[in-house]
Amino acid sequence: MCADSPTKPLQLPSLFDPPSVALSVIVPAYNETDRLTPMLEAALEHLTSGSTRSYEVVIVDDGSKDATVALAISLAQKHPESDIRVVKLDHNVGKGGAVRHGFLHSRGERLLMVDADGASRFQDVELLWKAMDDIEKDGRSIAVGSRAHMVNTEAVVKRSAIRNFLMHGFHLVLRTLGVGHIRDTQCGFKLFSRKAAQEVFPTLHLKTWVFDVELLIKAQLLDIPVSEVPIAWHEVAGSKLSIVSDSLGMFKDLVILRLNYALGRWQVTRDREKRD
Ligand SMILES: Nc1nc2c(ncn2[C@@H]2O[C@H](COP(=O)(O)OP(=O)(O)O)[C@@H](O)[C@H]2O)c(=O)[nH]1
Ligand SMILES: *[C@@H]1O[C@H](CO)[C@@H](O)[C@H](O)[C@H]1NC(C)=O
Repeated sequence: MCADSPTKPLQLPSLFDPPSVALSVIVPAYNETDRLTPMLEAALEHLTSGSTRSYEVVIVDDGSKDATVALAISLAQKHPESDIRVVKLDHNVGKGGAVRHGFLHSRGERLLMVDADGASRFQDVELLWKAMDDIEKDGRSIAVGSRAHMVNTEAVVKRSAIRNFLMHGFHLVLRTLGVGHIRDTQCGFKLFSRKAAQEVFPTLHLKTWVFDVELLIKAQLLDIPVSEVPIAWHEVAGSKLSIVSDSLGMFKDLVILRLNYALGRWQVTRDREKRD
């Protein structure tokens, strides 16, 4: 859907088309009526006045039960100067599925995923951009935002002990998966070159929170250069993660991930078969 005719669906572009804007900003959104507006306003502020590159914003509604879609469309109408698109998934598929859908149908030379909660500072996209310039090879690169530098700061210490304990447990498992060198896999702020996105997103299996880990494992196996970049970040109320049940789910997904790659059932190839 787009702003001039919100009821008329647009044809979805493909990640395998040539790029037509410099940056795609992909925002997965599930029940985000409270947090989306400030996040989007801050992003647009930077995109319109802090940078001159062309861009699009793709809000992927993940089957929200609240008025997220209506809000996203009204924000698009409020900003006709910006190319804001709203994609509505009929059912809730999970963050990984929503992000993947957005990436498969975006037009940017580079593609940024960013959470709807506004926890990261949008201008920091420039830090990721610069880091990618430094490592890019044959058009392939990924820069991931990282909160690892904040581990001993107030923002993190204030989080509950159980959350921090689980974070350490999670990291231990990541080491066995071969991505222990990435200190913060879960940060919702990651930038991909189009070529890197073409290689890692179509064959992404996990639709849940652990999709970030799968992306990084793929990048590692495909020798895509990855840079981890410290970014500003602050906890925003309203997280919909349930510590106990989501942690169990994450652990289960990590095991699934580990086994499927170990058994060769999931493989990283550069094939383009599995497209939406
Ligand atoms: N909780 C949740 N978030 C989803 C889902 N699909 C997409 N998202 C988005 O994923 C992002 C991160 O979610 P959030 O609850 O803020 O998790 P946290 O910030 O990591 O604690 C937000 O932009 C959500 O709107 C889903 O099924 N559940
Ligand atoms: C999403 O919103 C619906 C309706 O308000 C609610 O029933 C559901 O629990 C919410 N889901 C989450 C994860 O917050």
